[in-house]
Amino acid sequence: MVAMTALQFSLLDVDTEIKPQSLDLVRRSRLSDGAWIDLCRGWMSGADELFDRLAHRVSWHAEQRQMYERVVSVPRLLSFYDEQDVLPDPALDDAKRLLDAHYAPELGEPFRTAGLCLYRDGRDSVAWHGDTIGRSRTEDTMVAIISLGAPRALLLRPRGGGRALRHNLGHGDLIVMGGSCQRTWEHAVPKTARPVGPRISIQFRPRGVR
Ligand SMILES: O=C(O)CCC(=O)C(=O)O
Repeated sequence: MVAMTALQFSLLDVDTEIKPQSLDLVRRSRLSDGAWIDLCRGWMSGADELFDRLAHRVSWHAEQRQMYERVVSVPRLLSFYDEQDVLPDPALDDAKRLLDAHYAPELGEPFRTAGLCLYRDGRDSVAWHGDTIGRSRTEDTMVAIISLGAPRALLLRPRGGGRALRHNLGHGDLIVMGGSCQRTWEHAVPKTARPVGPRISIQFRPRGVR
């Protein structure tokens, strides 16, 4: 359990049932080279309660990674649910079911794994990268991300160079990166000097995509 006080993000959200909404209102933006993103603002209702449950139920852990000759701390806490693992809240099963129903005809397969990140404050971040470990190095795929808690910027830029796009992901928002996005674009959640509260990101990925 993470030592963190429960935060109230939205006064309107206090008694709302935790439930992903319909994906009928999802909006697609086409990027270059066959990449696209879908956005659905406020997709997860009851986001306050879901944030609180995940913050306290998930066994968050810190990781270290080798960077050239140094071992560095990963600047966020993590937890990974492989395809046979029980997800930490039934709302995530509901979310996966809806995502599968909406995207499987286009994706050709279901989402299988859930990676969770906890950004404790503005010092936590993820550097520029594409999810290119596995099949996504060579094939089109999708990564669906639900954002809970403090709004943070998700930046996207073409690998070949070009202007970065900025999406401020808010409490309960859904973004899906699809097509060639993991191969031809990179994404990042940069550090911020602004005083921001914690954020949880839930990423659903198909089998063999990391
Ligand atoms: O925090 C996010 O929404 C993005 C996370 C991410 O890019 C990753 O874990 O690979």
